[in-house]
Amino acid sequence: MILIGQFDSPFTRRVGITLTLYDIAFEHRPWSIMGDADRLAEINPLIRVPTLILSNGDVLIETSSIIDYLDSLVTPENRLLPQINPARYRMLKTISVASGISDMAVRLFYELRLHDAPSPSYMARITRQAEGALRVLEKERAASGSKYWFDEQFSQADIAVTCMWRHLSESHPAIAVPANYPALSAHAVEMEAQPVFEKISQPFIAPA
Ligand SMILES: N[C@@H](CCC(=O)N[C@@H](CS)C(=O)NCC(=O)O)C(=O)O
Repeated sequence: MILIGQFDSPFTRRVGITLTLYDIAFEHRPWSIMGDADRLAEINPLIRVPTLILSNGDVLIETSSIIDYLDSLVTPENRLLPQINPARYRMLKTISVASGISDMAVRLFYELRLHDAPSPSYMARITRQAEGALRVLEKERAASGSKYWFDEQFSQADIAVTCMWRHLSESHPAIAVPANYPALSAHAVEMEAQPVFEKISQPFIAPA
């Protein structure tokens, strides 16, 4: 398998961490979505990462679809997402909130970087969306007394929230203020200390 994308992307990092925890060997191609756009377009016309090339040549895109496929390669007990509802849809909701914040962070970055004159109203809307979602995660985490986001079991929610927080902290430090989200940020710091988060990581580099 070949994973395309840099680990400063919260999405690519989620896939890299999942592959590593599932003990699935992969080649990593840390292509830039800007600098490597032409060769990326030949594989993924959306010019986005993560992009996963399977050994039979099939190409998977979209983090959730990629993780769904990776889950099919491991036994149900080893999967990082519960199989049964409501536990499954509750965790997927948390993951969607975290991924949504990462979407906002990426959009905000492009607005600031790629528009000659960034739109204040658009940026205000994105910031409002991100901050509202961060408050939801903070409330969820503050109400939980468990070691991991969901109970005592490390899960895909821990990966998604931690990858989101690291990327947001480095790309938009004015939004990811730890004092505003103490339970959420403390959880992310705790997760980042785990070897897999240290191994599959890269400081944020502005796409160029
Ligand atoms: N929904 C996508 C989002 C992926 C995404 O936004 N990736 C960013 C990098 S962090 C990207 O490829 N951006 C390029 C672009 O959208 O033009 C997923 O979950 O895979």
